[in-house]
Amino acid sequence: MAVMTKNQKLLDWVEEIAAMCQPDNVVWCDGTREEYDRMTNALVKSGTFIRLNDDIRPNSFFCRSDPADVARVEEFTFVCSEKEEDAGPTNNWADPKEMKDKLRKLYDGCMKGRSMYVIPYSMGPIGSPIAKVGIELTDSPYVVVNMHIMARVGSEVLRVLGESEDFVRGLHSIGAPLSTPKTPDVPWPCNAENKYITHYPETREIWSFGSGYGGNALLGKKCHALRIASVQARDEGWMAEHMLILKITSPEGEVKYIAAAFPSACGKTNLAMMEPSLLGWKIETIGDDIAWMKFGEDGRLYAINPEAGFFGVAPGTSMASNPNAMRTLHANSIFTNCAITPEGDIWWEEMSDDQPELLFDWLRRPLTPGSGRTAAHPNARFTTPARQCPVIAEEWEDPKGVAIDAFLFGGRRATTIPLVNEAYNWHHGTFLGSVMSSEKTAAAAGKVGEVRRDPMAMLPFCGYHMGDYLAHWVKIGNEHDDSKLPKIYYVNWFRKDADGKWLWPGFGENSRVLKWIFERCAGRAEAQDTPIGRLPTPDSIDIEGLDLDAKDMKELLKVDLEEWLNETPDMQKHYEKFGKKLPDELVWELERLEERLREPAHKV
Ligand code: TSX
Ligand code: MN
Repeated sequence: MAVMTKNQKLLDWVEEIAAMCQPDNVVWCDGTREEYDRMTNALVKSGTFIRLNDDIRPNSFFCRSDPADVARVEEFTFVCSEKEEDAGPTNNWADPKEMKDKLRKLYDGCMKGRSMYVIPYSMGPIGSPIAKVGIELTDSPYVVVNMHIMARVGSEVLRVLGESEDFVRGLHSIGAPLSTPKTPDVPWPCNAENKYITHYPETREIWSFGSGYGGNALLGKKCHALRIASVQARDEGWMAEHMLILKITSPEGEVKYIAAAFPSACGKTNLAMMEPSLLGWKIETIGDDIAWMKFGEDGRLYAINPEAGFFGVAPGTSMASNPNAMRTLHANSIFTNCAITPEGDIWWEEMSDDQPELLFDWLRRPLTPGSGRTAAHPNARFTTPARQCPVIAEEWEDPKGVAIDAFLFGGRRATTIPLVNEAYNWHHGTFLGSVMSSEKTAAAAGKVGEVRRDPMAMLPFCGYHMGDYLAHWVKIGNEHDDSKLPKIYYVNWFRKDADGKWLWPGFGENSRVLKWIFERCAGRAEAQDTPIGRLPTPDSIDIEGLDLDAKDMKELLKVDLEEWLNETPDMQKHYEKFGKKLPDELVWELERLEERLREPAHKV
């Protein structure tokens, strides 16, 4: 494709990177269907992709990564701010100059025998005042076709960028040069020994080396839309959050928008596309992972989904857990590290009740039921266009965004945390988000059942000091009218009884909790003050038609002061990590919580 820009800063940068990486040629991506088809065909020819059966899964592809390149690599992810203090204690830091000197040695000639693709992309609807432009340079055609689905890619982005310098510069290489273009390649080239995912917040740059997988390589997502954007958001007074966005409509046609942050393994994508069990209520999707939010003239917070697709965890996704995700990925999708059937369809754990008689697993081995091995890697992914989601909201690409009525925080907790809890105000809600906790599941590293705290689910994704991040939340509360800010809720779908049985049915039944939140926002539902926040009165949550006895409901909404007092030392310890940068307001919130727990009659 011919060069389609006169942006000299961009042209100079592309030339500079090409001189360092020495690709055989430079390809400017135009984002067209023709380009997508050409590149997916080439990926099939080279053995990276297998075309799935067109009668079952039209225009879709199956792909297996190198077993040494299957997930984000947090230990090799760096925030290279000028000052170490700005990265904070929860990010790896390296001096930007030293890191770039080290990486230049790795990038030197790293694209030999390959093409370097220039991907102009927009995070957010092109031209939206909340959207931002990025340019990713990559030697991975897998990245190009995934970016086609996950972002708005192509010539239109260059046109909107014009001669502006305001774009994020992303450099990505799989770090696997070929001595000649004829050298045989492997299906998933990468550099397992040298992986670096590095961010330069002051200069809005990303340098990623060695990995071709997900968030390491599709730079628009975690690297740009969260780590770099969180810094811009702090500087400019807006918010870049790890949140789904959903639209909820009552039987009367009243609409509210909710944004929600959960750590991994809580079913964030499932909630974003949920089929409500409550008759007459409608839930539609705006986004499943990231929200960019700016204040409007009216003082309200407007959110866009910066992405154009879903890059979802495949195992566990089924017609039972997330029918709308299953309907979204019926075609035009890419499947990475799941299993393939002899008929040329994909499969993963829990997709169907019975495992197919014969599969070829993510490690390329034949697999039959009962072998004791899993078919898909636990971090297997689908890449699928958001516009194919049958419940995508009509306004999901509205450039002005949607006005958020409520924020949800949540985690996976078997005890202590009630089904739903409303914060007293913005600062109290910020406190609840800052101590967000979840128990480890078998899928993640660490002891199963161990409680981990991950403020706003941003710990791995904040591009600056987490203490400063929490101070940004507090500052928003100081500068904006509480009545116009989203109301804040803390939810827990995962409480268990003494026998280890789930107390709450979850999934579509969560619409009952969302209905209570909706009615609270509308000023209608009842709540009662407790030391931890405002909880539903015993019969203010609609449980009609649900097989749930009063005893279980009581247990779900129980606030055990003793249990909570046992938690506060861990919250204290968690806060100590952030040092002096932790805002006083949150220290006071924790102190006041302890006071209220010790003396429940204490005034809020
Ligand atoms: O996604 C989940 N959600 C949110 C859905 C909108 N999951 C799956 C978590 C792993 C990604 C849930 N799991 C939820 C939930 O609300 N709740 C649970 C726990 C649970 C699991 C099974 C049952 C009930 C609760 N019931 C039966 O198996 C019959
Ligand atoms: Mn995420």
